[in-house]
Amino acid sequence: MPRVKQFAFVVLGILFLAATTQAKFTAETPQKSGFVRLDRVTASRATAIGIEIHSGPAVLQITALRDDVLRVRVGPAGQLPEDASWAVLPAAHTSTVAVTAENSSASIGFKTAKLRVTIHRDPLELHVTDLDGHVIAEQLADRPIEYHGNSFRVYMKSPSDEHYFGLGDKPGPLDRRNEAFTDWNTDAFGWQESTDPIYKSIPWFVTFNKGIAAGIFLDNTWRTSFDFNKEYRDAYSFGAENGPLDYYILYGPSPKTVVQSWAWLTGTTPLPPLWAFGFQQSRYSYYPEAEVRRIASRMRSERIPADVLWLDIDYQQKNRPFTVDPERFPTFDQMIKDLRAQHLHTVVITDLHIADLPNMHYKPYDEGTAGDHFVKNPDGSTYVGVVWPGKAVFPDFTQKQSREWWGTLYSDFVSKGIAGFWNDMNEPAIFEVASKTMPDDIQHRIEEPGFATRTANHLEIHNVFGMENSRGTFEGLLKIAPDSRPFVMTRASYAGGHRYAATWTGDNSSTWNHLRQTTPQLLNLGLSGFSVAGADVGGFAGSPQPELLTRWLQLAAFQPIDRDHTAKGTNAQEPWEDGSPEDLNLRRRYIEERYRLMPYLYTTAEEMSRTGLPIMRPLFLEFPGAPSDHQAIDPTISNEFLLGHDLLIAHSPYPDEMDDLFVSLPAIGWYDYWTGAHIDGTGTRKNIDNSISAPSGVHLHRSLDTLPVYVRAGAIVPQQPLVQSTDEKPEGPLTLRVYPPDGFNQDCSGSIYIDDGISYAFRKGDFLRVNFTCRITPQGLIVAVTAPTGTFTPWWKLFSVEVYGATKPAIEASYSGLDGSGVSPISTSYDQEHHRITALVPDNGKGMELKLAY
Ligand code: NBV
Repeated sequence: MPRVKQFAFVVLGILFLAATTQAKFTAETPQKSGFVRLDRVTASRATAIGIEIHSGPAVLQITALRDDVLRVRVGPAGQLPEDASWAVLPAAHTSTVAVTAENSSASIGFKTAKLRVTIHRDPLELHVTDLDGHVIAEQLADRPIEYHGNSFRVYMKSPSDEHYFGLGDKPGPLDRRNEAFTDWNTDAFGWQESTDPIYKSIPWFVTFNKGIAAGIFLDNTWRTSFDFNKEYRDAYSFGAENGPLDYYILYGPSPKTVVQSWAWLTGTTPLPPLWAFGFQQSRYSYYPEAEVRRIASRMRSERIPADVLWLDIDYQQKNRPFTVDPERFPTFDQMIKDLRAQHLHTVVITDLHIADLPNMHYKPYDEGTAGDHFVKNPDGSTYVGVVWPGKAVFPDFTQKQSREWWGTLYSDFVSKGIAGFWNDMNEPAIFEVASKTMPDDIQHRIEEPGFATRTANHLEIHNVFGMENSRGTFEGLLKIAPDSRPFVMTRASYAGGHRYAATWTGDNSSTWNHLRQTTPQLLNLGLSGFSVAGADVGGFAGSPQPELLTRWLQLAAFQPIDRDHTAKGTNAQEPWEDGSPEDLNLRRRYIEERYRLMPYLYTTAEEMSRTGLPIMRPLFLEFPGAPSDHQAIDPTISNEFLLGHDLLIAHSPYPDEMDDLFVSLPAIGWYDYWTGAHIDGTGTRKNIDNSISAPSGVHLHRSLDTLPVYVRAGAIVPQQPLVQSTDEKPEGPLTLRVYPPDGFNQDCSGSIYIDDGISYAFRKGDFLRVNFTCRITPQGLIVAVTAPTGTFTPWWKLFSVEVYGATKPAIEASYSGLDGSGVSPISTSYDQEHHRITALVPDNGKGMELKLAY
């Protein structure tokens, strides 16, 4: 079909669909549908962008948003659900591609440039495959979609070698197989490995099977549930007790593509301020003011690099949000300034429960009441629930003007110099009621593009309430200071909530098991969009043994957010507390290592903000083990992860034991991060049945002082001299740690991204990006640095190029500027212990090439 004609066809199709969808849409909340079973096709109609199918009274629409992204919607009584979403970006929502209809006597369907959709007529069964025939999603025979009243469930076949990931912060192993989950945001103090639900609802999971990945997103904010091989050994299912059956299928085939498509659908995380990646110290709560000042000074005198202190609820007057207790904090404003002078940013908690204080000159209450901003009971009165301040009222965050009003509450704190804000308790948590949250029939008002302007009961809004709270905070901060990157930390959220806030895993415990739990939890959060995430370091409930705190600080140094936090009534948990001098040294050493790695961490964060690739990555994301490259790695490994593209952190699955450890390494070459020694990737492991399974790995004798960290052969990792905070300009050269490629990997590259760390000037080009490459030559190695892009001035004038895996000193070294400034010989040094050759090379800002013969 000629291009123009095809285009016209698509446009007509969209208009037709839009018209029919709109005409059909009447009810705000889904219609009561009794029992409806979509068991056979009774009518169908191909459209330019998909297909519309009828099964008795029900309608099922499948559209292609992209060649690799499908949307499936069902209306049990013939009307499609409201075409709206809190999660999906408008551009993705309206995206379409033309499809080619494919029909036979037994089936109907269509194909895109990447996927084939086939619907068996009788029984009605949806099959989605890629064009090679690999099954992406296939409805389970004999379990057609059924509605019982408003609830529905979709069953899909599950091959025995398929694995499932995502679903946000849910505890448990990395792989969701053999587990069932509910999404219902819950204040889950004291949660354990098997607790479900906890704080967040992200009804999105990644499927992975034979190296091929896809993702499914059930866009429904009501109570939803997911079952992976529990009800049926060979099936998974998802459903909801009410609300729309509106789901998306995102095809890879690579897991990275799936995660990037998730970002296309629901957005990326905006680049946080640089200081958010520094070490952060918190507790519930630091008070009075003298205690905050003591912690700040001690941090500096102990020379623990740090960027942030957190103030929990006790800084407020009687737990009233947006107040400060003048008795506990007599010179609060000065304290914020003084902390800033010590290069510490302050983050304060601002819970959403506004104290119910009529006629008390409490601004949030008075303004909120005057503006009609609080959620209501069914009879129209304001809903009052008990939380920290006692009786409290709750902003109606799904209403635009209420969110905007909420955002204005931050201006005083921003003007005092408070750097970041913490939205806790936003499930929302309510005390003194069995449900721990608002009653089901509380009325929320919705005012959001795509949605009918209407009221909705709490059952529909509950799971999205926390996300809209953090959205109000984020957007409010942007309005107050448009050129300052907001830092918001939220506890509850929904799919897409990563656009507004970072998160943490809530009230964990000071146990070894919880330390171990941080890795799978943060990995699944990253796969769900929440890449800027951390777990309370040292554990929230209880007090860690000294060794546990040491181990936790070691591991968290390599996780995206590194915040030490603990509950009221627990022992002090700052790095200098409760341990031997050796513990303190180790804790400091790992935090220092994080600061040395800051250029790498921040470069990874910037990549995340552009692409959606998580900062912390499960091994299968980088090594999907496509049969073609024989790098299969067990995708269910829960204890190892990659920080960015190049660093592999092999935390022990038994962190409390000192037994030898076998670390699985994807079968390429690696280097030991600490010693620089090259590790051959050729070793293979024999299974019991004598089959060989990559990956290889290393046997380790463990000791308290090393967390096993490896670097991918072919990586160039940028590092900076040690600083005490991200405010401090590093002094000295930019180190390029070069890990030459080996027989398994010919690529060799790395990059650095820097900017001012706080503003949006980078959007106008005020950043600096430099790419590095290396290649092996018969004589040795050539390391090349490209000319930078961007206008930001680097802090370094020299590169310290460190080449690892070297078994002898360099014979000869020279460098040349890429601007043709001639070849100059250069001296090198050799460090046998670290298998390293070092050359100091001037950076003239125009790129250079370093030649080493060794
Ligand atoms: O604000 C106090 C705590 C906070 O420290 C913690 O991080 C949150 O998850 N908050 C919960 C309220 C109650 C804790 C028992």
